[in-house]
Amino acid sequence: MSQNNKTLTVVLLVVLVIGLVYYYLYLGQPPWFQCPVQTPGRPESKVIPNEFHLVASENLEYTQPSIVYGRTDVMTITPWLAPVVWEGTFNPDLLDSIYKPKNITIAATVFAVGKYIRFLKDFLETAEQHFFVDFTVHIYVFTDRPKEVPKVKMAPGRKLEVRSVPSSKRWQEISARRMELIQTLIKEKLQDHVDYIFCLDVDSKFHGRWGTESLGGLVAVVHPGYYRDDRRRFPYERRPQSKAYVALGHGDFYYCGGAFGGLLQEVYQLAKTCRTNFEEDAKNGIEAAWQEESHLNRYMWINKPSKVLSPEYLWQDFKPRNPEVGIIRFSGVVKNYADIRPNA
Ligand code: UD2
Repeated sequence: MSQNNKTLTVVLLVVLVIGLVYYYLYLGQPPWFQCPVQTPGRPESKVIPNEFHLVASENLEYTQPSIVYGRTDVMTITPWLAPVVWEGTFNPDLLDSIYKPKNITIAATVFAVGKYIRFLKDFLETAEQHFFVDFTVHIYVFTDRPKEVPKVKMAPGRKLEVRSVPSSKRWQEISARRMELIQTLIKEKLQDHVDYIFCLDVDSKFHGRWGTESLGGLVAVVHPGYYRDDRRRFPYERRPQSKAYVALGHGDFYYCGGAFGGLLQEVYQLAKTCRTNFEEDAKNGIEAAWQEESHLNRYMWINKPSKVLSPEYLWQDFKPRNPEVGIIRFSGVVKNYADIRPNA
């Protein structure tokens, strides 16, 4: 190699090293150095940076919000400053116009095992009318009777996927195994293309809008049966040996096992924790009072939901509507447990 070539090589090497040092110090690591940043056990979602950035159109006209008037008959914000969603607390058009350009995809899971398949048609048909209408929605039906899944016409952008699960002789097991299956679904299938997920009971129907107002990091629904009660009367798991234990005098609200959701990675964390705790209980020969609902309540007590949905989002058909419930959006049908459950 000539002297000139040697000098040129040395100069090029020096320039390369200076370039790398500059990139590293001032611009962060060069792209080929970067490992995907991922919290262990938490799938990434493309929506995180967007979540709190709410951009509205300058052309949208809507009623002026008031800072001094609003609903005073109910709590609309929790002590940890999460909104509580009731009719009259949000503007649906404004919210839809904020979320529409984000191009989000919402997944919903529903289990229809054994005779519960009979509830699926109404669930799916009413979801078409009220659940995130005009948004991209993927519904995942878990069933042991795939051939009996009804054909329901779905609007463009909405689709249904059936996933086979084994039957079970115990309803407690069906109910409880949902967490494990939700965790696996998120990990194996949804991470790359779904932003939010809601997990819903099948023996229910939609009667009113359930849409963008329900979106949040971790979303819980207040149970319609206990929301006026003192927390000592909530049916939390009270045995300290259980991982779902909540002591008397603790807890915020009693939340439904029949409806919860949020950002994909938040629900993943919830499902994983509830599943692990449920399995640990099983190893110790204990089953929480209300299976996964008990574990969910323990989880939500420690990991506060960032949005709380009022009992409008899961009422029960047998209950007369209370005056503070402006609209029933989703409600459990009246059912004869002896007739539909595999065990008493
Ligand atoms: C409550 C909860 C439910 C769950 C359960 C405790 C509400 C409104 N409901 O409802 O979510 O926490 O207590 O275990 O909060 N399933 C089947 N096949 C079966 C049995 C159950 O598919 O044979 C599925 C189905 O999706 C059903 C869900 O599990 O909607 C919950 O079971 P449930 O409706 O019998 O429980 P329930 O009414 O006691």
